[in-house]
Amino acid sequence: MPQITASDLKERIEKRLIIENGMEVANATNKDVYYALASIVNEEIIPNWFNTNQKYASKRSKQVYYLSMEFLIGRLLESNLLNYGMLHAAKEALEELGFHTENVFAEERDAALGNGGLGRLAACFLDSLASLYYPGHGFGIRYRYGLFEQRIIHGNQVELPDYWLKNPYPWETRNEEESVVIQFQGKVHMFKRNDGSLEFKYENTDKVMAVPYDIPVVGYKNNVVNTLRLWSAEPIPGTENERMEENQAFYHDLDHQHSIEQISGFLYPDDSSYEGKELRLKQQYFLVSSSIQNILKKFKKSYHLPLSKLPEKVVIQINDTHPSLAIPEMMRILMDDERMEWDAAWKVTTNVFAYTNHTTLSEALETWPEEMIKDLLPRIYMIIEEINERFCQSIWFDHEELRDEIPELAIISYGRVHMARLAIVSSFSVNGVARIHTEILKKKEMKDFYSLFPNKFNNKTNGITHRRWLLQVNPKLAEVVSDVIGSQWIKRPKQLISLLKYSNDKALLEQFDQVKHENKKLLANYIHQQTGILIDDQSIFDVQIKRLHEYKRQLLNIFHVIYLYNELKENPNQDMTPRTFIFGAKAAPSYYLAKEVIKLINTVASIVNYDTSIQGKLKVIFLENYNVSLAERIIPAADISEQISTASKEASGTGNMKMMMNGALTLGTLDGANIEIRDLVGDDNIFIFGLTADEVLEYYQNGGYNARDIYHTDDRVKRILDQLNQGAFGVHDIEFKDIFYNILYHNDPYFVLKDFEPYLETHELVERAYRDRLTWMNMSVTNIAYSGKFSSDQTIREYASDIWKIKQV
Ligand code: 26W
Repeated sequence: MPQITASDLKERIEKRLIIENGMEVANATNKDVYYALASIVNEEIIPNWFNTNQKYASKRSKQVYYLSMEFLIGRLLESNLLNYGMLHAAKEALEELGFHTENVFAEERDAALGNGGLGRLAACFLDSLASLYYPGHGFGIRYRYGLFEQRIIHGNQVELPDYWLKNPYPWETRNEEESVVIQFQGKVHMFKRNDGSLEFKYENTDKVMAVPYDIPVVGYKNNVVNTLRLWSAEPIPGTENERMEENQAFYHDLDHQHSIEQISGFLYPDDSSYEGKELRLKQQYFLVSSSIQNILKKFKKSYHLPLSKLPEKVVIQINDTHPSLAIPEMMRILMDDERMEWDAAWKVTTNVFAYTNHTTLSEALETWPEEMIKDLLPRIYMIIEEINERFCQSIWFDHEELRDEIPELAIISYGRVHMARLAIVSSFSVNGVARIHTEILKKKEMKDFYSLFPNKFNNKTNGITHRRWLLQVNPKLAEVVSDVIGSQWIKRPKQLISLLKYSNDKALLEQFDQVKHENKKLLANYIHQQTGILIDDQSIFDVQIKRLHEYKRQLLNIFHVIYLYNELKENPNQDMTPRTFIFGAKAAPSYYLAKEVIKLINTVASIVNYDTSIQGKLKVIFLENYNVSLAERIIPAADISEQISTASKEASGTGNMKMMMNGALTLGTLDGANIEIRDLVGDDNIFIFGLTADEVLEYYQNGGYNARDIYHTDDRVKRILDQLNQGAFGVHDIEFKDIFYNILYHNDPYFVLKDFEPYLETHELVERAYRDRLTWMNMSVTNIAYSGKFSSDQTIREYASDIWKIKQV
């Protein structure tokens, strides 16, 4: 990796501006400089990209392909500079040219091609694969519109389209020559060939071209550049024009062209709730058919091995069930195009696919109407039917004890196709994303499948890339850490553990405290600039940032805020460390209750923030349009990380890891990866409260919880709920009645009231602990020290050795 100095870069930027824009630096805008710098980075990266591909080909190494409907990558300029080892030089060059680095980076639109945890995980995994020298690539969709932009208008969420490609995206390369054709609908005809084998011919299909756009994935200072390949849907060239000349059906063709482009038109904004829309099914098949065709073409071209050897050179990880049609698609190509027998094709397929489950919420499990698949993908439907038939037979004959369960196990059942069942039956590995989540899959949600295939099930606790989530977003903290323990932790994040030796060093703790305070000041400035609200940078920054969902219980958080406000109104002089509650959350556009909670948070904020009688002890900030870039601002400044899901519901969580790594203390339930955080840092360095997963599951199974009892016995709870019911926070007095009804008439399905008291008590512990700065900073540093365990490098090493069996190149 060549050393590039700031003065080199400065010169190159100046030269670029002249050649490309015909302008001098003095006249350049932030955007001009952004594009100039991005193209310089590309110039550096592209030879490495080429070399990496050459190397993989010449070594004939086994490759992993990560198939995902979502890649939530955010911005790339800063992370590419960082990974390429040019960030310092670039910052210096920009400042010398008279630009603010931050403003130049901000010219890049977030690539928001994902909803939340699942999509961001995919992005972190790509970073780790490249940084650890693994031959691993992503396949996804190049949505023309990413996740909607959120505006808050009169407290309500309003969604605007995210046309992120309005300006040219400098990181993508269109590779038209590698396009493939995807076929939908039509009729399937079966013929017998002379040798007795079956041939399938399609008639009247709708054909779509999938064009790949490649994005380089830059490894950390290692010359590796892997590929994220995103497919875009286009009409097949020529066909539209020919038809237009033939029949003059101009409008029909425009319409048809539009419907084709819609396939990669937008990202579905649902997170954890399944909606059976045909367009979504089309997107899924579009992704998997193009990716599988591409993988097989490349295998044939570069390995010169029979397809029976595919599992030795290729492994495909499917990110939740969304890409699970890849399984029948692989079977289709192996049998129909490559003329393999069923058994041989099945052997190959089941040794290539591995499936990750990200949720046990029943409303998130994908099942498609049989008729929809039959109509849209007739040949795929036949193959799923056959997989199902053979699977059911195997239970009937080999597992008599499960005969009665067949309707609950069958892939096709009561008119629906169950994608998780298809994925489990057809993969060699099924993994959960945190220890407790995998245990729940094995013992409850997928119990019978576990008894059928015990060896397939395994855990891979999630992780986050410490390069973006510490080194990049919190350079001051990274610097202090490196000053104390040296910089080996950057390559070996587990070495952060050496910080423990210093966790009682007073001078050092003060340094960490100072870094946190500087980060808080930066965030306070940003908040002031965005909202006009002044917050106290000495207050406790209590942060909950994640998608809005009932199970994540933002409602519990805001109930606590209302409680504090009520207390302060009664006793304004009460001695209390000032607190700032910071929220960021998007709700799925059709999720009514989630939107009501957003409205409630904003309404409470508008009352609390302007009430001078409480002497500025309480502020509530809802930052609109929460996304990766906003997370990067908030996380370094967090004191408290709210991870308060109803136990058993949050598969893992990854924001918990990001905030821990930045020195925030977790206030959370025993759910997802919070449990693993607690096991590492110990009870003294985390604030745990509330029902356990076992208790929650027990209530669901046997009843015994009555929300009304709490309403009638706990005055604090009654007061808050009555305030909601009586319109204390609403412009109209019916405002928020639905939240009230949901809790009292649907018996508080997420145990908000049940966990309310322990939550308050734990908050009191937090407030007291915060007063003792040194003890607090000792806890904070302890959290940072253990956070290396949650680097996605660790996670990827485990996937590579246990599931993928791939080697570093
Ligand atoms: C079909 C609708 C739909 C869309 C997205 C259903 C389910 C999803 C995802 C599985 C939701 C998701 O992002 N799950 C999150 O995955 C993270 C990464 O593993 C975990 O850390 C979170 O706990 C989990 O909620």
